[in-house]
Amino acid sequence: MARSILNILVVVLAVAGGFYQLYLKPLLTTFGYARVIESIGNTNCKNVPELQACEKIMIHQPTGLLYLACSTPISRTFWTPAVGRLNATGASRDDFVATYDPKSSSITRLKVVGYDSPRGLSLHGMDVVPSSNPNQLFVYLVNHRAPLDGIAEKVGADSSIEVFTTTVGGNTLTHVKTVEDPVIITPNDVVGSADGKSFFFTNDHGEKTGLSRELDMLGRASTSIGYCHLDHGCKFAIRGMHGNNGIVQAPNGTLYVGNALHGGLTILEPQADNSLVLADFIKTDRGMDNLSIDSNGQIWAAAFPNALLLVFKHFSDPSIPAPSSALRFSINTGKDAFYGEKYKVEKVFEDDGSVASGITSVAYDAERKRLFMHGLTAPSLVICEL
Ligand SMILES: *[C@@H]1O[C@H](CO)[C@@H](O)[C@H](O)[C@H]1NC(C)=O
Ligand SMILES: *[C@@H]1O[C@H](CO)[C@@H](O)[C@H](O)[C@H]1NC(C)=O
Ligand SMILES: CC(=O)N[C@H]1CO[C@H](CO)[C@@H](O)[C@@H]1O
Repeated sequence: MARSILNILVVVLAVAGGFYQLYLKPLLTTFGYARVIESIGNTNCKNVPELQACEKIMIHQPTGLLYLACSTPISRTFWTPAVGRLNATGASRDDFVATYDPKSSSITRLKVVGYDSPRGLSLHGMDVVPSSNPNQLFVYLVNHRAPLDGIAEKVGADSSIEVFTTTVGGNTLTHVKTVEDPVIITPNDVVGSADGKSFFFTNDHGEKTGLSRELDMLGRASTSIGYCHLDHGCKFAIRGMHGNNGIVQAPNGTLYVGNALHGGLTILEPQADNSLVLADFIKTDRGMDNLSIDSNGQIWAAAFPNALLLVFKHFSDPSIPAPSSALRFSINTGKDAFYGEKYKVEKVFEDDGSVASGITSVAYDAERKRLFMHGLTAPSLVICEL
């Protein structure tokens, strides 16, 4: 009897050990367990503390002007549906889009016109797209509204995607339309079209609330990308993906999506019916999200050197510094391209959190060689000359 219990115990331990070595250890490593943080690109930087908790940065390349979707770090600790923070009482209802001009260091908080929902704006992902008139821009915003009925902890956020328009360097944001649809479940980030009529967006979970969401950490593929047209409604463009977070589109239409949980960049090609087909996948050693593309076509990603600290400590108390990094993806033109290394992944920035804390969004101005970084609960905008 004792003998067989011992045997079972040995088998259980062996399986658990195998599970740890094969599965849990690489997973914990990806999440940042025992990672040594380097110092890269963090010596020539400055902070702009007037801009806080800005989740997304877009660069208007012709002028070098930055567009940021901002909030307050404290309200994020109560209301961030993406990470299950659903205390609607503590949500900020007056999040805002700001512009920042690096030449003059001037900040403009854009005044909202034509949008007067009492549920206000609780911002997250954003896209800013020049229209056919280069002086007019379309601004697409993920808005995590509090639910009209029910308790937010139970039913989740009633998220919408808002389309606004503005002029380059202007100080107003004029509302065009609120898009709400059952396909918009847990929107995270958005890429919009130049005519102000359609967009792709990521759902960062398959459900708004519930325990099953947590299984995504272990590889459950419940996330998706949706497509909406303002005149024809929304549909899923692709489902069954893992860890979807930031999304960005190249000028030729190719889409790139970051995996926030296990890392990696997925490349997708849109079809004539606006569904998406997987084209490629580039592995990374860490989870990442909020992507951007620079004017040279290189993809930039905010990546988490230590996701565990970011999610479990910094998101609860933004004054605890969280290490940050930025990765750059480009087509490999070197010799090893021949042997299958199609893409080059470079770590261009890494910091222990003293210069750049809690970074979840990066954007690079390739003409002016400047890296801009911000984050969901970050205390300031960080600008580094590279
Ligand atoms: C929810 O937010 C409100 C307002 O900030 C705060 O007073 C309250 O303690 C929070 N509730 C919980 C359960 O954290
Ligand atoms: C689109 O452009 C990217 C580079 O920016 C390239 O890697 C990709 O292959 C292009 N896609 C198509 C369908 O041509
Ligand atoms: C717009 C966007 O991609 N937001 C993500 C940026 O990073 C934070 C931190 O993981 C995510 O929670 C956001 O969903």
